[in-house]
Amino acid sequence: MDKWWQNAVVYQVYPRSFQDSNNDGIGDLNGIRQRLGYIKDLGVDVIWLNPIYATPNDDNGYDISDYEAINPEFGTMADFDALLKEAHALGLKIIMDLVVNHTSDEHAWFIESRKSRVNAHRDYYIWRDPVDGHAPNDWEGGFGGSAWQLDATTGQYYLHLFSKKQPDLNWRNPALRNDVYAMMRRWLDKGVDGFRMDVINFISKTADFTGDHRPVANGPHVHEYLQEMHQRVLQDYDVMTVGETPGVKPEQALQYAGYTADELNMVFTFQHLGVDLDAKYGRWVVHPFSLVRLKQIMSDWQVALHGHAWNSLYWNNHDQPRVVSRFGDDSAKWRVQSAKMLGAVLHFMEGTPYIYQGEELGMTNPANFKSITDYRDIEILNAYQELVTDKHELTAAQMLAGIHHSGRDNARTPMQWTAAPNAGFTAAGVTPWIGLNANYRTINAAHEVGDPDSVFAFYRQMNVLRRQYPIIVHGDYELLNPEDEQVWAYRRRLDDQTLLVVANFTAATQERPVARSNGQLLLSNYDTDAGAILRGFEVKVYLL
Ligand code: ISL
Ligand code: CA
Repeated sequence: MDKWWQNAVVYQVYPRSFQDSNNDGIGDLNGIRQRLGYIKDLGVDVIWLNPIYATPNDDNGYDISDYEAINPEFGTMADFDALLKEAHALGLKIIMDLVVNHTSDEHAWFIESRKSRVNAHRDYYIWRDPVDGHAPNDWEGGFGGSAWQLDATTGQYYLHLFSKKQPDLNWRNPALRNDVYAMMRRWLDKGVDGFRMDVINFISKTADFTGDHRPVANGPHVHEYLQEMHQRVLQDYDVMTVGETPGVKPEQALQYAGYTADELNMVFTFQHLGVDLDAKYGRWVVHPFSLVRLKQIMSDWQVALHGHAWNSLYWNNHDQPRVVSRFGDDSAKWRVQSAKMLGAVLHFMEGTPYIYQGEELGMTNPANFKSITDYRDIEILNAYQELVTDKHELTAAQMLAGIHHSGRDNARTPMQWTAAPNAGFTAAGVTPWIGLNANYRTINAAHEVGDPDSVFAFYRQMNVLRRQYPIIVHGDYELLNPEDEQVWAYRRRLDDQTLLVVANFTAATQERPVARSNGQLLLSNYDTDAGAILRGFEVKVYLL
């Protein structure tokens, strides 16, 4: 039953911001090739690449105009082949982003589809007549405005759950499904090791487009389609799949990723990342989070899935702010300790951990981004336009505070390799596509890789321990003291072994009996063990 992806740690690379090899200010495939040694040194097993396909870049590559061509900003198919080969030679697997809920409006299928109501590709997308001269319903797109766009050529609306340059594919059409499966097989035959599937639980829409104005998740046929995809494609390959599934709860995860479901290997939950968001304004108005609530959500996933399905574990990705700035403390005093603490709390749970580039360095949200012109993300720019400029619901200062706390560009500043100008991401004097976090002079890989006390060294050590102790991979999970508002303690058990993790989520010293143990201290972010006394952001992992 033990699958390779259960023992794996995944490192997510956002190619645009990882390493520029030709000094045009944009990260690229040859840049990733140059850094494979660094990724290997961290001790991970798999690289997940955000989309590298041809795209007009309305949403940084999540608007794909050709699934089988490489974005020329990132290089060529020969560069990709070389990257895959070199990664494999180092024992690193590569999984691709699969974005098949929608394409770009510049994809050949959509260019055909919009030509006429009888075009052979018309039904590759979702077209509806106007209702009383308006859009068919009141659904909103993920980046603001209606989810429907009127297309003058044929007088019908097409559905787009994201930007209007991201029309939704019609999965009811078997011809579309066949084309997607064939495309997947060609990538797998090339040797890629699996897929991260973008908003895969959105692919099935209700027949009558009812529902509230939230995009419909977990539609009526989604499991049918995923089982078909498994049967027609995935079952023939020893690969891993992870579905991005906003809105999914543990019960639904059992359907998508149950061991006997024959759909996906695991899903990304969003529940734990909802704890600091506003009911009305989402990520643009931020609230202090409740540790009790965060613990409860993540513990529910641990317990519900154990023995039935597999968890994915993540704090960060290209859509999320930096975790040390969010649930830790990114001040000079506490950044290193809190980044390590957060890493350990996550990585000692049951599931496959995902590390987002720079997380292993304790990279932070950029405090030097002071103006809306510093940002590039369509979601940020559209929300600012709507809430500040058009509707005056938030002041510029309020909105910029929200963006700084949780906008997606917090994760997209260039990787901090060195203290040199442009942090080694690109040459000095080049203007990168998005600004650097000014703290790269002190927070960078060159400082951390050789330093045994660095966040990097701590992450590497966690990867070493995972290979040594099966309990980290397979033990069950039990939350201790659920009502404790400052300390997260949990226990893992496998056969006659117990693993105890105790973490102080505050800068203040806490005293807890649970933190005293005569077990073997496997890992800690302090030099000494103070027993029941937990210093600021202290974490301890014991084996009993
Ligand atoms: O970031 C979000 C909320 O502000 C999410 O709702 C996000 O839009 C959702 O998780 C879907 O994300 C994925 O699909 C999007 C793309 O923009 C994201 O980068 C991608 O991860 C559309 O393809
Ligand atoms: Ca480049």
